[in-house]
Amino acid sequence: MAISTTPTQPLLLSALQRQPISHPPIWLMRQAGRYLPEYRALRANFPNFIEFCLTPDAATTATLQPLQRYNLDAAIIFADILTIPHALGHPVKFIEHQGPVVDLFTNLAQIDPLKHKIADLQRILAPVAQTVRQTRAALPAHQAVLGFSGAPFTLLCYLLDTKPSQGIPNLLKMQEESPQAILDLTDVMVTAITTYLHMQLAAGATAVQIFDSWAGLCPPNAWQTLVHQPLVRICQNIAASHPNTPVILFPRLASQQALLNLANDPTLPSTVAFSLGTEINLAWASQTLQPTRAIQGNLDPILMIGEAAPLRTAVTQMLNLAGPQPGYIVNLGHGLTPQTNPDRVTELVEQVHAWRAA
Ligand code: 1CP
Repeated sequence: MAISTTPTQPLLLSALQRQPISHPPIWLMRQAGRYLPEYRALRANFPNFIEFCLTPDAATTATLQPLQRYNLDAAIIFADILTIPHALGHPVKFIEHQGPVVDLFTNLAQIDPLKHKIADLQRILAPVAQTVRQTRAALPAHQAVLGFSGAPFTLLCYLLDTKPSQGIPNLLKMQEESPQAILDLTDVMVTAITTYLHMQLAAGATAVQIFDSWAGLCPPNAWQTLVHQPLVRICQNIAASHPNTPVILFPRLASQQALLNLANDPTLPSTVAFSLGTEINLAWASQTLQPTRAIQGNLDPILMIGEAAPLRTAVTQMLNLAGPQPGYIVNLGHGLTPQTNPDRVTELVEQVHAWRAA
């Protein structure tokens, strides 16, 4: 297969544009984080996690740490999806052994003030754009810099319910009792996310990923209005100002049919790619989605904890399935866990870079 004609363009960008390339690029969700001792040392300086995310020098260091160890094809900016609720006036506290907790949205009177917080968001999250600039300046042109945001539905999960992993009773109750309020909140999120992603792209991000980590919790009868349409609107907003910039959507735990409907929606810009959770069958995705959309994923992060051999076998299988066709990016089906063995990451990156289509 031909090598990309523009050698300085990041390999990740070529893959997202579904150009033929010699081997798929690789980056890993949560490639920065607690499995790295150098991350834990840096983190120890910041009792306040959000302050860490909003300190450009520290956030740039955390962003670059995995790239200093591994030959990854992209850096993902060190920040968090919860920076948006924080910037809109719902501060995030980090509770030891529990993780981040958002100051919850509890009554409808809190909607109107949110609509007037976009200028605050631009000011409070300006350090994230600075991290993008510093990261771009620190890396060679062949490595991509990814910006990111949470998706509207996932951000509402965190704004209304403390631990979405334990269920979203408050969101579901409000959706029953005041569906218009949920739509209004979703609109605020679409505007906030568009603004935030534009800031990151203006600062030099190669592409952006939108994490809809809890999309699978959306009731089927609300899927169109709370997940599908808001994601399409954000992608259209980005395509209007950055027509050639890829956007990667990660609607985790969405049904296969819902994913297919979104990928086949003619109003979704052609620059949109899909990151696949571990629940998706890669053979299906490669046959069904990859002919028209780049796909990314979906190695089980559990394999990064165990022995080398099962990882190697699973990666060979993934590469042989999706690697021969343009538009494939190696990644996990969810983030690296703190228990990850850093040696497994070394082996994974080497294996991907050594692979060639038969
Ligand atoms: O040091 C620590 O203890 C903090 C651990 C940590 C890290 C390293 C958190 C807390 N966030 C992050 C960084 C982060 N989060 C990044 C950038 C770095 C990278 O990927 O290398 C990104 C892209 C995220 C995205 C994120 N944050 C998501 C979406 C991805 C996913 O995992 O589904 C979500 C859901 C969050 C919220 C969040 N932040 C942190 C935790 C523990 C959680 C989950 C909270 C919960 O549901 O209880």
